[in-house]
Amino acid sequence: MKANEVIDNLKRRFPNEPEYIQAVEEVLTTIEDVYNQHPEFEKSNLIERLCIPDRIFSFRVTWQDDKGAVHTNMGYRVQHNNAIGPYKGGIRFHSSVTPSILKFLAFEQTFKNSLTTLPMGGGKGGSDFNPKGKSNAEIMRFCQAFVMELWRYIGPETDVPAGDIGVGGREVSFMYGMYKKLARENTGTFTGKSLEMGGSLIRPEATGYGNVYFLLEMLKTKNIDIKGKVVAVSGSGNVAQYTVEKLIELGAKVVTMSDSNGYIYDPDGIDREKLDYIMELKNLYRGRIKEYAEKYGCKYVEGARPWGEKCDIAMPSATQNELNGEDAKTLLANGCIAVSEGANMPSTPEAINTFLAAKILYAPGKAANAGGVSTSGLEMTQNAMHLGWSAEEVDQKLKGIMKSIHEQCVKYGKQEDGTINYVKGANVAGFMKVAKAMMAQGIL
Ligand code: NDP
Ligand code: 2IT
Repeated sequence: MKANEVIDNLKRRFPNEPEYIQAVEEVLTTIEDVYNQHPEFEKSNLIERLCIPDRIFSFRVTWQDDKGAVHTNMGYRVQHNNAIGPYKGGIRFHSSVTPSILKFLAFEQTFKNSLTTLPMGGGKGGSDFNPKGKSNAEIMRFCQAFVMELWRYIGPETDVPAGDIGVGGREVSFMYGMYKKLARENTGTFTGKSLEMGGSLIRPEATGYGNVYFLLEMLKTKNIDIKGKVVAVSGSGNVAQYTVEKLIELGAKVVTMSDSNGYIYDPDGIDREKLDYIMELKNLYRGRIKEYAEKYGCKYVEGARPWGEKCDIAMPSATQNELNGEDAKTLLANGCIAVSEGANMPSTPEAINTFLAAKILYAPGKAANAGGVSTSGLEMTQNAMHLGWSAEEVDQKLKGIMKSIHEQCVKYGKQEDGTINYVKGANVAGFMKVAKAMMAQGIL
């Protein structure tokens, strides 16, 4: 396999899908050597079968707003690969959603889920529906209309959706409610449900907490203490909030958070009380992060991302391609020693290469943010067993999984000079398990 030839071919076949191509390129260039040590892979054209999703469903979603006006949106589900388990991955509601975005996310998810140690294949879905400014009733009607189309393609052993940008516990619960009505079963086909419907404790916290647990493992390799470290976080949604919660608990100083309009810089650090304010602002009112700056009298920068602020650690937790090559250089110049990605593909290829060349601790999202889907896997297990574990039990299991993902990265990513290339480690480890399962199941 020549990675550049495969990529050129995919570019020709999918010319309008830059995010998908970007995600594939990052993985193929790092697994090329290992792939070519296995002639049986090439003989069965495993690479194309792994890069191109098994299937994609797309459908129109029709819904009515509170004034009675009728709207349409597009809905999608990408079922990427089920070699190691049922398709599994979130649903995103954001106006920027396209097949390219969902294909990149489903591709990444396949490797991420492989790393979790649990039996989950990769998938992703979503809609270009914009949930901002919508009433609770409008959100409910949209979720119900979306599931009226989606329900035929999913199931507890087939494909198990969850949340992502614009989709949290409320939306998952609305979707699962409608799903139960149509499918006439109660087996937990969605994860991230409200607790009373069969959701898991710690699932809301899991992605953010998991990212901090992964960061701790990375810091441990260099005997660095998290206490007192200055951290720049981007985003202020689910992942960012619980990343900051865990960082505060461990004594780090978080100085930035952001939303799609801009970022705040609080040199005194965001403490528990200030985080409670952000949670209320974002989760109850869908307010703007700017209001934080007004309340606490700190700096707010409109239309910018926080990477120009001095920090020891950066944790991008908003969206794809939110940290570019210039940002990466600025972070390094300001003394940044670690980057751990809460978001999926937040760093551009230029940024990734800059971090790798500098040999700082850099964890790609598919390793660092895998705590969310891992805990979804634990939710599936609890549903299948018809019981619920305590928060402590789930948290312990999450810690164990993040540790194991770190070990896999070290195993496959250790360089001759002793440093760890977490990009290579995560990609090769994630790839090998899926590849072996694909070989075992025959040509499909
Ligand atoms: P939320 O919807 O809860 O929060 C998203 C945050 O990112 C908000 O602050 C939002 O700002 C901001 N944001 C979204 N899109 C953009 C954009 N185009 N430009 C700038 N800011 C943006 O989503 P999550 O916290 O769940 O997801 C954040 C990231 O983490 C995503 O990349 C997601 O794929 C990834 N992830 C999520 C997991 C989960 O379990 N939820 C698991 C693993 C990864 P605003 O408030 O203005 O919309
Ligand atoms: O990107 C992700 O891993 C998620 N949005 C969570 C997926 C899941 O199935 O919990």
